[in-house]
This record gives sequence, C-alpha cells and structure tokens, in this order.
Amino acid sequence: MEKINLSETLQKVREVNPLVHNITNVVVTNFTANGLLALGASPVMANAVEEAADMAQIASSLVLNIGTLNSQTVEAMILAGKAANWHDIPVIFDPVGAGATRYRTETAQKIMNELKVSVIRGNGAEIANVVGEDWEIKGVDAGDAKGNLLDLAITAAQKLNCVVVVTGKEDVVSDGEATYVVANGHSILTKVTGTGCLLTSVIGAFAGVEKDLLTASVAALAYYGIAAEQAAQKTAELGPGSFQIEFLNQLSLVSGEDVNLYASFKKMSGG
Ligand code: ATP
Ligand code: TZP
Ligand code: MG
Ligand code: MG
Repeated sequence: MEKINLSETLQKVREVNPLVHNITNVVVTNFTANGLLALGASPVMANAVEEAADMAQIASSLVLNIGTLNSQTVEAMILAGKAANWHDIPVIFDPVGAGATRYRTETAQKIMNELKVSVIRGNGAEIANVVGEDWEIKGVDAGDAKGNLLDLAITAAQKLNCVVVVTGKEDVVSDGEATYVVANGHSILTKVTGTGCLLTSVIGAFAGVEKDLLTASVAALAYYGIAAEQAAQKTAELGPGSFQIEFLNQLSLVSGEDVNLYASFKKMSGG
C-alpha cells in the first residue's frame, strides 16, 4: 500500500454505489441493508441456492456471514463464493460465533478452505478459532479472553493468506506483512446487535471499489468508527435505541473531510 487516502476511498464508494451481495443472518439483515444504503452502497440479500451464484457474479463484492447458518445457506455461500472467485470479485467473510459450536467452527474453516476469501473480519475469539486456537467465546460475543489481537491478526493473515480484520476496542488490520491499528469507535457499538456484521458488509462495499484491501479495510474502519463517535455524542444521555437510529444517520452524514479530520490509525509494522 502506498498511502492511505481515506476521503478518496469513501468518495469512490459514494460515486460508484457498489452492489454488495450479502448472504447474512436473520438478526441483522434489515440493519445491514439500511447501513449500506446510508453509506451510499447498493445492498442485495440473496441466499437461495438457485440464484446465489448468479447474483454474486454481477456484484461488486460478496459478503458471507454465518450468524444464523444452516445447511442450505452454507451451500449457497459456497456456490456464490465460487462464482465470485471465478469472476475475481472480492469475498468478505464474517465467521460469527466460530468457536461457540463445532458446526460454526468447522463451517468457517470449510469456507476458508474451499473459497479464496479476500478479507475475514471478526472479534478476537472468532478469528482465533478459525485458525485453530481455542479462545473462549460466549455465543456470538467475544467473551472475556484477552489474547493479543495484534499478534493474532498477523499470524492469522499469514496462515489464511488474506487480509484479517480483528475488531474490539481497537481494530487491527493485517495482511501478514503490513499491520494497522484503528482506534475510532465507541463502546456503545457493543450494545446494538449487528454492528459487527454491518461493519463486515461496509468493508465489503469499500473492497468493491478499492483493490488495495488494506486501504479498503482501514478506510472502512475509520469511517465506521467516526460515524459511531458522532452518533454517540449526539445521543449521549439516551440509550442504544436512539444511538442505533442516529448511527444510521451518521453513516450517511460523515464526509470525506470528517474522515480526514477525525481518523485515528497508525501503521505498526511492515509493508
Ligand atoms: P462482538 O459480538 O464480540 O461485539 P462483533 O462482531 O459485534 O463482536 P465488534 O468487535 O464489537 O464486532 O466490532 C464492531 C464495531 O464496534 C467495530 O467498529 C469496533 O471497533 C467497535 N467496538 C467494539 N468494542 C468497542 C469498544 N469497547 N470501544 C470502541 N469501539 C468498539
Ligand atoms: N445471533 C446470531 S447472529 C447474531 C446474533 C445475536 C448477530 C450478531 O451480530 P454482531 O454484529 O456479531 O454483534
Ligand atoms: Mg457485537
Ligand atoms: Mg460479530
């Protein structure tokens, strides 16, 4: 990556209005579609085995999310993923709950083995379990395990041969050589379901317009975290319900200038 131009990358998303094909979970489907629309992307949810591959090949990116997986949606994910790979369309993967059950862990590993995934995004425990480390996880939430997220992102990127985004209080992005930490965000994000899932789809929108996946991921994380900071400020004293609505507003209001002004990220190593 030469130089990260955050505002240009955000602007490109809004100009191109990328079609983001999501095969995602039933909890977050509506929130994800609204968040992508607020950003300036074009969401489509299509999880039938009969059409998943056809939809994937006309999209700018494909987002796979195993939050409420079942055998049919997993089959659709593999079909869509293979079509996306064939057409050189980036595949972004959220291994929701990997480590919580054997089915989730094995399915996440199967997806990583059978598809060429461009970016994987999860909390620390999910990413650790995908690479065979046994970190504690509580359902779909990160749990109390406090491993080193920086080391995890780097080793996972090397093992999985893709860009890894590990989120938490601070987010780490690594391709195994270059590594960035992004500090934007707000703790109230953990009180609204689907904020991790929507983030994965937002990374999908950025990856749909920016081939450099480190740039796409860092820009998406900074933009998303800034929108959360602004929304939290505007809804201070209120609760997660008001925050959720204001967050959608801010996803459409945060400008390239805001991103240049408020982004908080640094390069840790390599590249
Ligand atoms: P979990 O279910 O464990 O919360 P997740 O898949 O929902 O995982 P998160 O790790 O919560 O994903 O990340 C979603 C967004 O919330 C990211 O932008 C991240 O930076 C932000 N975030 C999470 N925890 C905090 C925190 N304590 N302070 C600031 N931002 C946070
Ligand atoms: N259960 C299955 S998927 C899901 C829940 C609660 C949503 C998880 O969303 P996120 O973004 O990981 O918090
Ligand atoms: Mg969460
Ligand atoms: Mg999650």
